[in-house]
Amino acid sequence: MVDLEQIHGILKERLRESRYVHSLGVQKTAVELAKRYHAPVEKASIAGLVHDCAKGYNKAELLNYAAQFGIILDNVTRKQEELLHAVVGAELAKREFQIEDEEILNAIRFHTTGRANMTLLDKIIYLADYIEPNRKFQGVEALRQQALSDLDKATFMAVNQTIAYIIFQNKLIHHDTISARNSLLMDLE
Ligand code: DGI
Ligand code: FE
Ligand code: FE
Ligand code: FE
Repeated sequence: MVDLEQIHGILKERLRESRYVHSLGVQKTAVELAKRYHAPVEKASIAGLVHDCAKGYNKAELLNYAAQFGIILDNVTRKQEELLHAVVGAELAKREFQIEDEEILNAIRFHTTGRANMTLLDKIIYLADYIEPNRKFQGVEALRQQALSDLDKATFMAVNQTIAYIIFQNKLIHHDTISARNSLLMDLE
């Protein structure tokens, strides 16, 4: 793997300032959550830092990368560029940063939608992305509190709020987003 300092440098150059700062926030929050919930701290740190590595590309560029990498896109992901950066990002992490760990790559790949049966690391990255210190939206403080006491409940709440937001925007809901919600809810009951 490319060393972490070098990855920092590449991301700092490639991402907008605010996106880079967000990435550092996710890294920090993911490490805190990993310590609290006994997840692999180093993996959380790497996945947190790298998760938005493809966020600087526009839709055409993301579609180009996807084609070049041989990624098969479903028709929802093809239409919604906010979903594309996650799948392309996982592949970039692998090819450019030489991250081979599938747990890390999957946490990046599913950081936007979630998925059925999310791993501990998946949940940590999904949630850290939502509650890192630079995030400011209605209800974020309640989620930060929930994240300190119940990771599963907090992840469910974050997915729920995301779905409500997608509906409000009249956008397509990806099937992995629905699977994430159903799976988390079934495990809570
Ligand atoms: O990249 P970030 O802004 O840090 O956050 P993200 O990757 O978690 O989410 C990017 C956006 O994608 C966010 O506005 C929520 C949205 N999103 C999550 N799931 C879905 C979705 N958008 C659509 N259309 N469909 C989904 O299933
Ligand atoms: Fe993202
Ligand atoms: Fe997210
Ligand atoms: Fe993010």
